[in-house]
Order: sequence, then C-alpha cells, then structure tokens
Amino acid sequence: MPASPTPVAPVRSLDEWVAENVELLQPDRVVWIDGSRAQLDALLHDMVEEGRIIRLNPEHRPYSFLARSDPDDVARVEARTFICSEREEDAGPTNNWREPEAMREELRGLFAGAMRGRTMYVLPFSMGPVGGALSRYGVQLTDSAYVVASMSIMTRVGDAVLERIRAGARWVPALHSVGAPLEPGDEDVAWPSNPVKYICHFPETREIVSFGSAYGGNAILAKKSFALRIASVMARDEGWLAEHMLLLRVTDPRGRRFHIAAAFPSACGKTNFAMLRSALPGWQVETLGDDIAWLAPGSDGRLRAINPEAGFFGVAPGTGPDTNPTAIDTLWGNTIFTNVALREDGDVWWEGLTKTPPAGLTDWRGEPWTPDAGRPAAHPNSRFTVAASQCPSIAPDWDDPNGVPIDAIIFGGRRATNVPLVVEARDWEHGVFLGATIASERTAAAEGELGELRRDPFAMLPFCGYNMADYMQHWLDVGTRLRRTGGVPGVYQVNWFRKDADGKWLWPGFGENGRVLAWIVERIAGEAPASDTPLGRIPAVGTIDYRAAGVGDADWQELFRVDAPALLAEADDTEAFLDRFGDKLPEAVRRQLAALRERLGAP
Ligand code: GTP
Ligand code: SPV
Ligand code: MN
Repeated sequence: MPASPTPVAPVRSLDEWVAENVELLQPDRVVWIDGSRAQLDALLHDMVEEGRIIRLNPEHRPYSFLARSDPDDVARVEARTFICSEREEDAGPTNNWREPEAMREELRGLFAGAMRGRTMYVLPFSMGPVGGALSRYGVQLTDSAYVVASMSIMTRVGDAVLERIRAGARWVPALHSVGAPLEPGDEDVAWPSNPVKYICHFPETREIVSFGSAYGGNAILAKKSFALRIASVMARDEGWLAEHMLLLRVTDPRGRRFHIAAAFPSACGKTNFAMLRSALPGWQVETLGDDIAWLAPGSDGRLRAINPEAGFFGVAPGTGPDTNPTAIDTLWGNTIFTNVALREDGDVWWEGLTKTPPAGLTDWRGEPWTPDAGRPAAHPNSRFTVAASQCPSIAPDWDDPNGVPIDAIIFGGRRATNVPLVVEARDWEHGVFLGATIASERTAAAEGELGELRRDPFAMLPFCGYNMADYMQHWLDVGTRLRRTGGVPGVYQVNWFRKDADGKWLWPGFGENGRVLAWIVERIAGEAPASDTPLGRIPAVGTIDYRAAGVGDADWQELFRVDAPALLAEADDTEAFLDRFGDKLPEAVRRQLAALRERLGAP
C-alpha cells in the first residue's frame, strides 16, 4: 500500500485523518455532527438565515425547505467519476480510470486550502442499522451544510456511529469539498460549487474523494460512492452483492409474504415500484427500500437483503396523487426539496404534481415561470429528500439488521421497443444474462443526451466499483453458492415503458404494475401458468387481467411481441457490447447469447 500523505492516505486513525485534512484544507472551523435533532435544526436555521435554502410555508409543508442548486450542478457527472484502482483492468472498460498516485497528487492540489473561509463538518455515518452484521461505517468530511442535512436524512449519523469507530470498527473515509474557498471580503453564493469536478474512488484502500459538486450522488457520498461503488468491491471480496435495487414485501390475498429486489436504471421507476399501491384488490405492498440493497447469502441458505439507507432521495417530476400517492403522503413535511418550483403560497410544485400548474410559479432557477415559458418549472432531475420512516407504506421491520429473504429479483429498463412487459428467466444463468444485457434510454439523473439507448448492466453501469465482467462472474458465483443450498431466487425482467407506433405508452404503469407483480409472485408459488418465448417465459393467456387495466387486446399482444429481426439486430449490438470485456467475459454470458440467437431462429 503506498504511504502517501493526505487527502487520500490509507487511514491510521480517525483523529489523525481529520487533523491532516484540516491542515490541508484550512477550514475556519471544524464541527462534529452528533446526530441530534437540535444540531440539525440549528444547521437548517443558519442555512435559511444565510440564504442557502428557503423555508417553505409551514402551514402547507411544515419543517420543509427548498434548495436551488447552481444551474451547472444538477445531476451526477459520470464523465468526472473515476475508479482509481491500481490496475486499469480492475476498473474495466465501463469505468473511467486514473492511476491512483497521479490522481491523489492532482486532488492534493485541488484540496489545498479548499475549505478556507468555510466550516468543515465531520460526519460519522452508518449504512444499515448501527451494529448490524451487514452494516458498514464511514466518515464524510464536507464543507456543505446542504450535504450534512441530506446525509442526516439519508443515513444514520452521529455519536452512536462514532462510538463504534472509536471502539475499533472499520470505516470508509469520504472526503468532500464543494471547492469554493472564501477569501476575506469574498461574497458567498447560495450553492457554492466548482466547474472542475472529480468523484474518485480508491477501491483497494476503500476511500472516496469528491470535489466541486454538492449535488446528489456526487456529494452524498454514503449513497452511490460508498453503498454501491466501494461496497460492490467489498461485496466481491466477501461474497455478497451491493446493488442498485429497491426492496419490497408483497402480501397476497391469502396472507403469504414475498420479498422482491428490483434493479432499474436511474429514474426508471424504483421509488414508484417500491411504494406501489396495487390495482389488484387484496394485494398489499410494503416498502423496504427504494434505491440500494445489500444482499448476502444467509445462514438459511437464502439471499437476505437490507436497505443500507435511511431515507429517500427521489425524483420529483412525475410524482403525483395518481401515480405515486404513497410518495405524496410521505412528503407532507420534514422534507428537503431540491430544484423544484416554488408556489406563491410558499409551497412547492413540479410537473406531474397536479395536471395544471398553479399561477405565479417561480421556477427552479428562481425566475418567474408561466406554462408558455417553453421550459419545465422544476428541473427534470429535481428531487425530494425525506426519511424512510415517514413513508406510510414503510414495513414496520424495514430496519431489521437481519434483512429479509429474497424470493425474486427483477431487472428493468426504459425501452420503447423489443423488451416485453414481463419475462421470467429460464434459470439463474439466464437471469444473469438478462441483467448483464439491460439497455435503457438515458434519463435526466446524469448529465448526457436524454433518450439515448445505452447498455446499463444490472442498472449498475455508473455504480460498479470494479470490472463489470468480473462483476458478472461474481453474480454467477453467488448463484452457484445459492444452488447448493436450494436458495436461488426467481429472476424476471420487466419493462413499463414500451410504446406504440404513435409513441404512446402501451401499459398504464404505476398501480397497474401490481398485476405484473402478482403474476411473478404466483409463479414463485408455482401457481400461475406461463408460455415459452425465445426471450423467456411470459404470462399464459388469461393469467393477467389486462382489460381491467384498460389495455386492449391488440396493445396486450404488442406488449409481448417478439420481433425476431429487431431482436437479432439487438443481439448483434449485445455482442459488440460484450466484446468490450474481451477474455474477461464469463463463458456463461457468451453461451446465453448464442442460445438466445438460436431461439430467435438465427441462421
Ligand atoms: P433514481 O432515484 O434515479 O434511481 O430513480 P428511480 O428508479 O427510483 O425512478 P422513479 O421511481 O423516481 O421514477 C422515475 C420517473 O419514472 C418518474 O418520473 C416516474 O413518474 C416515472 N415512472 C415510474 N414508474 C413508471 C411507470 O410504471 N410507468 C411510467 N410511464 N412512468 C413511470
Ligand atoms: C440515481 O441517479 O440513480 C439516483 C440519484 O438515485 S443520485 O443520488 O444523484 O445518484
Ligand atoms: Mn438510483
């Protein structure tokens, strides 16, 4: 291990690490976050006083706030996200890589004096319940009060974690600065940031360093940086899975309980599915998590999963009383909104909250807005940050450190064509192939061209901390282990986003997705019939009452149409994508592609 100095040296002790970074970053003061309500209240109060956030009208939205970001700091920046493994091949072809020592050197330059004129917050946090067997700890240093407030909702923070760390528990150092030092006389802005951004991960030493952004996954380092990129490396080494998955429990009309983990790419429906109110009478969904799941083979031989987070950082646009009433009921108060529109009455608004916008809106940039403005009032990646405990559908045992046993894994994506509403994988290996070859149309969750179709294996393209081919092999290995104990979950693929020739959704989605969930559960219970197709098994005729969902016969056919020429063309594209991994690609994945082509009638 290279013995390099701060800011990203292998850590000896917490106090030493903090002291070294204080020396390098030169903050005016250092504040340790203790996790108390009083400290968080004072922080939010000061942010309002300093004009960093707006207090919403407490009559409409008690104890809630609006943050407006810098217009150039509105989403994850994948082009500036790096896996700095010692060997380039360990980052793999889907990650940006930098040689770790060179990266550390460059970061050192950027971080020197970066917190001048600001406060350094020291924020101990736990992913998973403090003391849980699957839980892991970290400490984030940051000069953003917004990030402190967000982390305080999204994770368990403060003294209880610090005690564990002081008692010798391992922890991940996560250094963050907005990169906007203040010299005497400088005027501050509401959302300081830096045009230069770096989100760096050092997998061997389990370190995170982020510079220049205060937004979401770039800055709330517990989330994508720790719970996915670093945790995926820990999981590889220790035999578990760190996944971009929601977690839910569904209870059927007979009272049987099933647990489902589902991976959809960013802004493709995880929060909505996790909070599903099924259109099918008698079916009840409880929410366990909406974005990240850690899954480990348990002593019972099955995969057990926890949600390592403690809150939701959810997409606002499209969230309304008809689409996601549970989210609406969650957001009544105690919520930080980012980049949504502000109403005249001091409440918030976004596209999809109501059918027509209220008069007198101020848009996410703080400018007056009318429906003919030709731009949305809320940024497409505007978000709410709220405690999981406030969700009316949260399972009473959602933070059980032992997690829940997983019955099925679902992969999804945003596909206008080719991918059916639902298919069942033939077995685990086929399921891994479905996950490995997910393609999805790009959303506003990251900077980039909207709608562009890109491969997003396991919905982890931006979040896998190591070579994606090794990650596929790891999934195959976990399956082998589960097979020995008889605990292999069913694997399914869904697509809520198929469109007709006129560009209209073929499937109404949201609550109606409960019909698809019910079929999946009945399959697991061995009760629902299926028909074979080249893509996998689909619901047999008559097993899903699509007419009750308002879908006509022709549209239902279209939702499952196997367009062999188009799918063979897609298989060529899949091959080109998989070829990027060279010799590292598991043979099983290549075998699955050949089998798919054969089933599609390839010559
Ligand atoms: P991240 O937090 O970025 O990981 O996103 P997510 O996967 O949790 O996505 P979310 O549930 O927030 O949904 C993103 C967008 O997709 C929202 O605008 C939703 O309204 C929309 N959406 C979710 N489910 C459906 C569905 O079943 N059908 C349609 N048409 N849209 C949906
Ligand atoms: C995602 O992009 O998948 C998110 C939002 O969940 S962020 O935390 O910004 O990554
Ligand atoms: Mn996400």
